[in-house]
Amino acid sequence: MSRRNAGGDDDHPWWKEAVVYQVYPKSFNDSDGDGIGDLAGLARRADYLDDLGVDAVWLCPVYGSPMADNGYDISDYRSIHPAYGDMDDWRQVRDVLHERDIRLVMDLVVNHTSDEHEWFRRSRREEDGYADYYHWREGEPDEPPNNWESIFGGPAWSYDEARGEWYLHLFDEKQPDLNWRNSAVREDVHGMMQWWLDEGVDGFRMDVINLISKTEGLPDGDPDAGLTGAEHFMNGPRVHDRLREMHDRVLDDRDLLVVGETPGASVADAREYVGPNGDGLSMVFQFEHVTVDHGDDKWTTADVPLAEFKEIIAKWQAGLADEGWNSVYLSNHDQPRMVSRFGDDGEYRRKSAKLLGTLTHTLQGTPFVYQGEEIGMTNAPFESPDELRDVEAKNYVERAVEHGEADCYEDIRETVEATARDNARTPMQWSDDTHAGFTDGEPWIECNPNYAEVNVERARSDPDSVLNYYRELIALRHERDLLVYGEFELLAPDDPDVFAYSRRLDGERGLIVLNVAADATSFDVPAEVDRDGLELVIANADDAPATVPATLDLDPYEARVYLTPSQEGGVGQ
Ligand code: TEU
Repeated sequence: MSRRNAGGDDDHPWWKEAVVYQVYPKSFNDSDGDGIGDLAGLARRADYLDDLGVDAVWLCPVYGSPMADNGYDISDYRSIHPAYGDMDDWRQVRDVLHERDIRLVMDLVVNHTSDEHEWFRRSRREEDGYADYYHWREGEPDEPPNNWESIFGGPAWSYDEARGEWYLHLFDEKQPDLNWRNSAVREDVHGMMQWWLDEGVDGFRMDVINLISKTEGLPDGDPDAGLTGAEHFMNGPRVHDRLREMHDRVLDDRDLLVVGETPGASVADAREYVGPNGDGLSMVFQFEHVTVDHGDDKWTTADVPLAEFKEIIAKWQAGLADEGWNSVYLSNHDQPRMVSRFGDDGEYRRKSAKLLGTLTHTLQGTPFVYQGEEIGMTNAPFESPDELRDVEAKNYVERAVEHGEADCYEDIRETVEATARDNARTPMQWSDDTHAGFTDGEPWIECNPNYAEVNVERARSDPDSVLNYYRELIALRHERDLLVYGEFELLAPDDPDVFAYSRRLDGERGLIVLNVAADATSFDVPAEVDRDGLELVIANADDAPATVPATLDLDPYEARVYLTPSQEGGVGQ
């Protein structure tokens, strides 16, 4: 058996050895037929997660919310949205996971709240103590205080008639940014985190945590530098002070997984966030490898040579190898499905999904599996804009038509289908029953029509499925410290098709070879690799040789992992 959550000392915390599974609750499993996934539905799938072998669940927001951004707009941090259940249902989830030795990490969204949060209502009325909870500015109703752009498009300011002032929102207008200069805000946030810790959570995933500090005075941004204003709010001036304070007051001396979502962070920034000599975060979600195919913005995409992608991965692997730690992910609820984006969701769907899983489970760092990834779920068709649910995608379509970039939806449909966050949010495909076994009612967003073929039930009974391959990958990861801690070295950096690298830990060695292309190829093992003693431990092709030849003949999307035998005395110590 695998040794789940085996870590334990300072150098080997459990979260380095863990595989984390991300649950987007609205789309995971509906227990009551209202078409919206819920906590009771999640609890019923605990055995599924146990069987997959994951060590922790990161649960996207389930708090009180008007759902302008599917729960990333929180109106009450200490309650559960009724569509998801109540605190008892939440405790039930916690308990069924803990009984299976699976930890529970909660989403912490504190860059902004909902405009329906009590704090904002009070702030809008300028009640005692609350007037400065958000970023308010005076000004004429037709002239925003600065030129910052919202990440969801349009200006980052809205005029509030009630207060007669502007307020800042880096995301939707229903997501006003909290003012972290105000110590009362910080104390409220710390108190809320403490409350959840007392409820037994095992960590936090901190939403856009590197946006919480803004340049004093909120000056105009450079209009020619990508997202206007970003230099004044990404990795802002006091962000490290804020995180250190949070660490000292709330997080210190606890055995928690704390992962900060940090769009726009460089390796150097990440090194300041992560580790004992940084702000104490366990790891960050870096964005460089998932924005590499963006053009001017995420809606213009560019083809990316594999060599460039490899270079980015290698840079992050090296950059956080000594002090710090990497998260490893290719998909989440904000990204299109990874097999459609980095693999091939047609002929080679299963093969390329396995290849990408091999990549995420054999890099140094903590792998994050996004729901459905483990069965090779793909992007979905969105035939009309009415099928879109995400505020970001809807804004984009509206603005593109309004500004004349497109005459109609058809003109931009391809872009939307390749890029929209809705791709990740179609319901989890459990079976070939109506609505993929996700709900007995009408799902809040249409199922991907391929659910008859791509579903958990079918994958379970097929030994060759992506699901069973993921189970093997996760078990292997638990068995071999080499895969968790081993030093990473990129091989053949210029090879346009093959992503190959070695791992090394004490006397153990590994060689991973991935043909990231729809054509067969051959790969000459570089001279620096000692092929002696390497044995095949997992591959996505039946006929892969058991030892490493001088030249590997690789099928399209073939993935192989060769390791020297474990020196720890076998599996499952
Ligand atoms: O996302 C932050 C973020 O900057 C991006 O992921 C962004 O939403 C997307 O890539 C734009 O294309 C976080 C959450 O993960 C996301 O779901 C929320 O909408 C957002 O913050 C606001 O809370």
